[in-house]
Amino acid sequence: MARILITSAIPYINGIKHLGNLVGSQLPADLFARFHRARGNEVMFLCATDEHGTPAELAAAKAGKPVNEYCAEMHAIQADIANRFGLSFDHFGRSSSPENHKLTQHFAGVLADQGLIAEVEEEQVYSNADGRYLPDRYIEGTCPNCGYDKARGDQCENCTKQLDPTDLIEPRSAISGSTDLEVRKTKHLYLRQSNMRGQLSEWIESKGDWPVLTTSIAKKWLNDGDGLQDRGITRDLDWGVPVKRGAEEWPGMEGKVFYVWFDAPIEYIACAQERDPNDWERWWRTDKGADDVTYFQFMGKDNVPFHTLSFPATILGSGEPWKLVDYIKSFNYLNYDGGQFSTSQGRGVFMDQALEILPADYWRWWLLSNAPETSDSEFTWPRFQEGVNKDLADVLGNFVSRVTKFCRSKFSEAVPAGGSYGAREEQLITDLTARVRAYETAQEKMEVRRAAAELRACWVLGNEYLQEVAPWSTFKEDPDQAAAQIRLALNLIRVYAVLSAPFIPTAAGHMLSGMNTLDMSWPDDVAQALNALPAGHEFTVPEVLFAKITDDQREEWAARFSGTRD
Ligand code: B3M
Ligand code: ZN
Repeated sequence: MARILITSAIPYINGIKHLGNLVGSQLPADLFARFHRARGNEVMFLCATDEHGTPAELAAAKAGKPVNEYCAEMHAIQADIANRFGLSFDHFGRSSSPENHKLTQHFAGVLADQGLIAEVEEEQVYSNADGRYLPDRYIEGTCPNCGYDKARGDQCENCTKQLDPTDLIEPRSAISGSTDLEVRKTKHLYLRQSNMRGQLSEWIESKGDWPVLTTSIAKKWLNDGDGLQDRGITRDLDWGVPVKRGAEEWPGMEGKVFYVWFDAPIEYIACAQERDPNDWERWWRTDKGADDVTYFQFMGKDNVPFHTLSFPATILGSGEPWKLVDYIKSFNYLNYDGGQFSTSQGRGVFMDQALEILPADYWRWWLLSNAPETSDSEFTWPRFQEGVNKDLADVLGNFVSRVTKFCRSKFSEAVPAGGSYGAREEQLITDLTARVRAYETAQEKMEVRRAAAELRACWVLGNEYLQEVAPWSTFKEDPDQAAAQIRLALNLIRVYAVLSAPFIPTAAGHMLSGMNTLDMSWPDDVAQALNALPAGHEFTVPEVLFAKITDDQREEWAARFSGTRD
């Protein structure tokens, strides 16, 4: 049994996430977690809300609420929606937790002890119109690297370059739009990650099996020189983790907080502490049992620099035996109908809205089978309709319904006895075995679209078999032979449920309860698995698994989601 630690990038607290966010980290991470649990491995799957920094402050101000109240409410909302989407986190934590405060201050303290923190007299942007310093996202301007004119003070979302607010060309206040800005001097802490270039580069070079998307972004910023420049890790904000050196005050740092990107990844560890203060070290401390853990991170491409450079700098720089990530799976962007999904502009379909119109499995299947892995991909309503109707309704749903209804009408609601498996059944077993092995490989390698394609191919094999042996015809001449064919097909339904559960857990549950079985054993041996439900085993015909999306629905939804939210 392997031990698998999985984290999804932790979503910002500032509102409900859209489907592009979902498919870029949480959903594929959930697929992977469910697959490994199904294989009998021990899994720890962690996620949380990212509650500090300017996004949280701005959103709370917009909602007219104190920021701590806003975060508590929004955490509960995000947790509920995640649950309804079937995201099977072992814990969904909060980066504002006391555990994360303490651990973040601890890391700052040990990094300082290691000589990796510098106190720097810094120039920072002050807005006269707003009467305050403007860190990070409070400032917008033109990216010095690519010229994108809506770059934020922390990062350009167009070219992924990490920025400091003073790097921006023609900066303006994101609060008031004012360009009446001046630069003032204030003291901040810097993480001297440039000292760690050798160590980080050696580590990244050793990861030959990482996706190209991950290593290309990491190497770009590592070798470009300034990607690894020392980073300010404190900010002049009220909301955040107060700057301390371990448990001690940090002279000169009163009233400042840590930068959100410093404390957010530390929450991966704190999250396990929040879950169980007595059972986290064996996941996170290599001196306390985590040396046999394999750790996988899932994230969108814009988060890669922070996970390949900044967070490893924190972990490695501490000199303490923390578990370091083994594999980083990153994603491109999902676009929406000719443009981008956008939280700030309310463009696209958001997780709560998606569940208002269809059950989670429809979305899970389409999003995962179209995951933006090797390039950006695009959600359009016709594509969504086609994917759902063809794969889920025509192929999988139809198979389950035909087989169970035919059995009920010609035999009974029990697996029929009689006949035996012959050459055509052997052929199916051989073909299905090959497909199941390919599916396992794709899942293990986190090749999401390929895993979906292999799963669909497994479903197709069942349909082809049914079409060819045509038990409804066989039945007329040889009812025993038809019984064997249907016995196999009913067993296929159980196998499909087990294989499909990581993608479509609710429908898989319906298939299993229809088959009246709790046997979720993985088809390691397909021939054996196709005999799991013996003759005489009772079942019930399940409700329609997937309703087709009609043209009217498609048009109605396309119109409803063509504008912006609210
Ligand atoms: N909250 C950005 C995002 O949601 C950020 C990820 C943090 S991962 C430690 O894309
Ligand atoms: Zn840029």
